[in-house]
Amino acid sequence: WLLKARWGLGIRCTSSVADGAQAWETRARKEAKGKDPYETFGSTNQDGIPQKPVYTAADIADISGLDTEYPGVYPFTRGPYASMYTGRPWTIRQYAGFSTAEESNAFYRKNLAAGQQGVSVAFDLATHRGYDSDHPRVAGDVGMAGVAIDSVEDMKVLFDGIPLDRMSVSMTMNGAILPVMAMFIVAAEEQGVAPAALMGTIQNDILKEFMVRNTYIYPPRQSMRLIGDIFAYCAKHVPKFHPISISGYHMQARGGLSMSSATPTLELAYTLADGLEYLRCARDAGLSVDDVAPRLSFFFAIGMNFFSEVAKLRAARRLWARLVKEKFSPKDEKCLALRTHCQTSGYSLTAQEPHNNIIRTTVEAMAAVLGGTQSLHTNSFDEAIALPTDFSAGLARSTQLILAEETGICDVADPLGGSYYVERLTAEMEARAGALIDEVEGMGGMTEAIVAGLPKLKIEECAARQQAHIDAGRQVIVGVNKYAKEGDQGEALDVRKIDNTAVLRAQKARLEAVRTSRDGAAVEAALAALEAAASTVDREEHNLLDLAVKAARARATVGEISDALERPWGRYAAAGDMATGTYAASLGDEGREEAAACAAAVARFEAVAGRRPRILLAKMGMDGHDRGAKVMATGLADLGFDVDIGPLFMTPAEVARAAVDADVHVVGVSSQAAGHTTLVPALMHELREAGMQHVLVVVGGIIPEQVTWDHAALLEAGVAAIYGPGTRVPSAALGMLGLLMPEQDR
Ligand code: 2CP
Repeated sequence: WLLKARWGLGIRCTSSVADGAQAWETRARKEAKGKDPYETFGSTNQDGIPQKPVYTAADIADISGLDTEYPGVYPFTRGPYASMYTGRPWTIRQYAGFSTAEESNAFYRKNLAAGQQGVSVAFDLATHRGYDSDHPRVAGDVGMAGVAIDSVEDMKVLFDGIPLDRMSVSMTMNGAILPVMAMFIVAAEEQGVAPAALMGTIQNDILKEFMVRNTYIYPPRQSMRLIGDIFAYCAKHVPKFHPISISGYHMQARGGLSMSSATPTLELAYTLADGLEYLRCARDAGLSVDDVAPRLSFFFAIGMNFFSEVAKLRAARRLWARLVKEKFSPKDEKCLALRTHCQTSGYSLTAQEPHNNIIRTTVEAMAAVLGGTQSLHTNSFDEAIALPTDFSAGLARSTQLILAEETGICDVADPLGGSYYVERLTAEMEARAGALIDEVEGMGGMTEAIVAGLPKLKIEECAARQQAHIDAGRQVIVGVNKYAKEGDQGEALDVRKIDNTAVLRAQKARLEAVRTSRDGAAVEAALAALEAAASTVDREEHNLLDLAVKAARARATVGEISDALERPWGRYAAAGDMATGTYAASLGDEGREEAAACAAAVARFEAVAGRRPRILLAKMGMDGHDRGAKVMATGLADLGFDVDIGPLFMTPAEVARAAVDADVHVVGVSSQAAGHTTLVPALMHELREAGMQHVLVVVGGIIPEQVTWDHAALLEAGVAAIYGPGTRVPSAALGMLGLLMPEQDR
């Protein structure tokens, strides 16, 4: 009897299901003061999915197969492993890297000693884009947003004292995948570790670079060939390594901090559509699905919409299992089990009241583990301001240790399985993402969809819509658009500062040493073989990674290996398309008044200046995070500005020239990768040289405010205004118009 009572067995229901529903409705109607309770208390989530105020067994009755779903069993909704965290908790894998290989290596070793379980390398943007540190285009980027790597010598220092046969290493590299993967293999070899023993993951997901992250080098089709060669080489020589991390993260979380982004469903759909394309790419490289699918891995962002994020991971596993089974018929069931890394969302971090970010990150981390992630990075609370310090990185790591070891979350596999709401949401997201995937597949797959420009535009549209919701206050961000402290200058934070010129000096010295000590003829021969192979169709005989390993062994540099492919393939430049209309249409009643005030101010400006205010939005250096700039462009255009968007990766001189050509009133620089202290003063100089000193220069993005050096340096250089994370588009528009117009005309 006791057991029966404990498990709720044999306890008679006092009322039928229908009675319960009726009783709920009567009560809820009363609370809704007589109105329809579903309308009064219902809502619509970020994905446009209607949310009922309550879910019951009736809401999951039509979902087939729920009763037979178990963790570790097809379709893996409940997790890729049967025992999940009861057998082994997720891997605590914090993404880090800055300055030189020496400094990053010391940081990794310290964190591993303190409980971190896997290494995850962030490379600087010069390396990402395949440039050596001494290339004139990258002066502002070296060592700033990641570690600078130019040759095997740097790579060996990076992993010094880290046993590569026992420690799994993740490397976030896409554009310059070939030299970096080759140098990793050679560094391990010179550490005495054979390729077959290497464990870890390389991001290598070029498709999403064309959609959002922009650290591509070559055009889409050639880039896919490169990926096929890497799959083939790894399947043969580095079998324990994951040759790709198919990433949705940047679709959702790279809008810029506390800016807008793709919704969880869009992120889910395009990530899986990328995955299907990579399986086809492997097939084109002569591999079977069973050769590659078990080593595919995924990477998702986890934002603040708690239940959507849990449901997204569950839906991702079910959808992937079904799609791969249906389209590729693998023999090995391992091919169907999606395994993923997650990172808490950079987009949810705020520069205002930054300690609130600790709470946000904890909530997101809980969603990731309740969704069943295999590996997790938790953001540091100061990342909206600068690179994490030792202190903030320690807190981020402890967040995971506490969740894993103090909360009991690891005691049961998929503890939210069977929740009426979570199961319904999982099914809804699966269906909506499935339809978006069908649309891409109907275009011939993701490469073709990208060439046609569809996914980038859809994500940007989504971002503009969300920005309008934030600006209108419909999507709440505590301390930013609600409960903001008047006149708050923010807490004084101790932030990490990188001395770009010192890193540059050190890298140039090591490059010089490498170039003078190597066998020049051997390097030339290895690079020539690589260049010739890029143009050949015989991929089995001329695997590009195999040839890059030979070049790396001979001490060819990142820049030289990249150039060898750039010569036949060219460097890709994205079209500067912009979604217009979405921002204004999404402002709603809440934002209409402010939009009208902007329109009136634009009209006053036009009456005085004879034309509308014209702004050039520019990204300089290797910082490809363009969504913030794109959202600002869309918003400003919808508010009446004439907007020009410069191509990515401009030099200060190119921006000044474009400002002259378009005869703009304002140059808006967007900086998300810390290059501004070098690049903005250089731009001011170029504008003066071009006789354009009257042009207003404003800077937006991640500009540390609490510390005097960045803000003061920019203002001293002549910058008129700085718009940090969380800036509302109408505030920036009115601010610029105020600065442009004499007081009496405002
Ligand atoms: C796991 N194992 C288990 C269980 N769980 N065995 C028995 N019972 C269990 N319950 C085994 C697995 O089979 C595996 O062994 C081993 O333990 C490790 O588990 P895993 O699930 O493979 O975890 P992992 O090694 O940590 O790998 C996780 C991923 C991997 C997701 C597959 O790709 C990864 O670590 N990705 C990280 C990507 C990353 O750090 N990205 C950084 C992005 P076997 O291997 O023998 O099977 S940086 C982001 C920034 C923002 C950017 O991109 O710009």
